[in-house]
Amino acid sequence: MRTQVCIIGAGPSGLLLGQLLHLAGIETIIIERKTKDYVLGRIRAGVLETGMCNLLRKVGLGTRMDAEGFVHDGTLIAAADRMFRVDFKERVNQTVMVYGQTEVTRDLYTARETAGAPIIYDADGVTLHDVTTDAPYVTYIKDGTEHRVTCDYIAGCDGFHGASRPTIPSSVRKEFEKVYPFGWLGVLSETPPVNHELIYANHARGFALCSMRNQALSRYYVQVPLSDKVENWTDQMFWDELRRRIPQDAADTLVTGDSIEKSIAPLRSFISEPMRWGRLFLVGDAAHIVPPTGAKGLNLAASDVHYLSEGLIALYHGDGDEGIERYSQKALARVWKASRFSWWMTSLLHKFPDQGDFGQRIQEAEIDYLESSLVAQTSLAENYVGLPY
Ligand code: RFL
Ligand code: PHB
Repeated sequence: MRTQVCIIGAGPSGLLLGQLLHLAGIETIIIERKTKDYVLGRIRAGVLETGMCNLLRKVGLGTRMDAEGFVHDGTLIAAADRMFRVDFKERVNQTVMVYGQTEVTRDLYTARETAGAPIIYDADGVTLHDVTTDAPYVTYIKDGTEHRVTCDYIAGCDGFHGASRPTIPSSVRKEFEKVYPFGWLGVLSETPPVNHELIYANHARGFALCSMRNQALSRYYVQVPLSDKVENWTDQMFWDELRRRIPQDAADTLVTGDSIEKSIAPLRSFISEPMRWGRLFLVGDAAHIVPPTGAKGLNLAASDVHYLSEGLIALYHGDGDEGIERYSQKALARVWKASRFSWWMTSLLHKFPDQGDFGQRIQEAEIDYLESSLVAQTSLAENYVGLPY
């Protein structure tokens, strides 16, 4: 098989890139290790920046998102016995959209199927070859047979555990990593959200977050030690712990129910440089991971896709290779800023085992400052709604 751009991974990065390229008349084949149902079964991001919403509208996928998503003008920060609001609209005249990654991905699958563009599922042993030559190719095994896709360029959209990043020799790659000493235990439940806006809570027992997917589907998280096992957390234990960590009014009105998904995610910051090697481009989680505090992961994947699609479209339309030459540099500049923000929000809101009395007081002072300073709130708002592409 031959195509112009071979995309590894049918997560949100790969699907969005495929759609932008398709609309520009560029052929793609997407190769995915899992099935569509498996990808749709992963409960992940919930908050979209304006830039990502605009990209979805650009590929014709704004209708359902604009009808079913919730526009949020601000968020609540709770600490000890108080709670305050950061008003995005007032501070930076922008908003975010609450529309789940599952729905974004579902819409992208529908668009690709409507376009009749290929996705190969259940592909094992995906291997990238000759990526520093002008004739790269990808091999994979399906139903016991090896297949080959030759192409002009490869987009590595295969997430943190994919095959693309390790293709870049370790002598070329520089990796930066910070592993946090806790995880997030997340629960999805068919209950009305406790509040119409998100509540980020700093509590002596650890961080908690109240989020949502729609009016009948809530998403909650509590910080847990990395040693905790999800099977030891009953639903009742989860609700009791969440109630302890959120403000009294919210705890009193929280509606609980059976969890329909429960999992523990470790928190890490990770960036691999460069994001381009020869004709291979890394996109999204394949190149970087942020802790979920601040909701940046999926949104960073979208800004990578924006830069890469612009570069490839310019190239195929005869407008030069500057865009792809500068891809890594442009994408990384935004990645580092979003990583800084996610690290800062994580540091502000979690209990660190080694934080000590000094760290505790500094955290309290920082929250106090945020509550009392519109300048500090403006900085949070500017980053939360997303820095410009
Ligand atoms: P994905 O979604 O991991 O998709 C990669 C795809 O590649 C496939 N794959 C392979 N295919 C072929 N060959 C191989 N060798 C392969 N290896 C892997 C995989 O099966 C998969 O289908 O990466 P992508 O597309 O870059 O998207 C990134 C986002 O999924 C991720 O950044 C976000 O989910 C992060 N995230 C959040 N981001 C936000 O912007 N806002 C949020 O509110 C938010 N909340 C979250 C999150 C992530 C979380 N977890 C569990 C990590 C909350 C959580 C709890
Ligand atoms: C979510 O709804 O899953 C979510 C929202 C905000 C975050 C992280 C996760 O910062």
